[in-house]
Amino acid sequence: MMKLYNYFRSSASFRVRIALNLKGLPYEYAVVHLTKDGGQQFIPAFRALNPDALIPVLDDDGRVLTQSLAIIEYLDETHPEPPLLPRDALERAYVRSFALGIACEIHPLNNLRVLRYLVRELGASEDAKNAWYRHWVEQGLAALEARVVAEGRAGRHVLGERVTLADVVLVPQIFNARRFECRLDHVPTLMRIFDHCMELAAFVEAQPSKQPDAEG
Ligand SMILES: N[C@@H](CCC(=O)N[C@@H](CS)C(=O)NCC(=O)O)C(=O)O
Repeated sequence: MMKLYNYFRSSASFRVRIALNLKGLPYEYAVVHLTKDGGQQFIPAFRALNPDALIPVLDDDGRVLTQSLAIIEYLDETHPEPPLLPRDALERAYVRSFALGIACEIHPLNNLRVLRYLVRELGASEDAKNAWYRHWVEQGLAALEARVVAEGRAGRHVLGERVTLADVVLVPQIFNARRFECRLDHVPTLMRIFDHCMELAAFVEAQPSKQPDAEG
């Protein structure tokens, strides 16, 4: 069975949990608590799996994979049904572009280690840290909303009526945005897609509160 090193609140892990659920793949849930013991991602045994000290990590029968989007594409290629990327090259590029708009442009700026650096090394206050967080989420999501509206390709999902990688990456980012009380009224199309995704079992079961390590 596959083993997923992850943490209930980690949105990059949440992406992989959704993909595993969509594919109907059972997995062992290995907790890497990001704050306990000074951060279990820094324990040497975990660093041996991922020198970048980031989750998720997927162990597929001894083959170790890192980076959530690479993991999801690997799952999609090894377990093609249901597909998470469209067959058409242009549509595939669109879906990847949307996903990368979150995974490259929003998420890394607000990762735990970046927020910690702002506070501990640069002396940012709690308010300044939260302002930074909200700025990049609100601006990044606004750009994605504008793109989705301009493209006119959204249905109940980012691309029409099918779940794709774009939805898989969107939903965890909205969870993070809510947790940090970001504005979301300026992205109604994305929120409509989010609400629809959260009617689907694969998304519901992958959410932080449903995980074995969930804390209140
Ligand atoms: N681009 C990476 C991001 C991974 C990542 O940032 N993971 C976070 C949790 S969502 C983490 O492990 N943070 C630990 C830290 O910042 O120390 C991916 O998509 O897998």
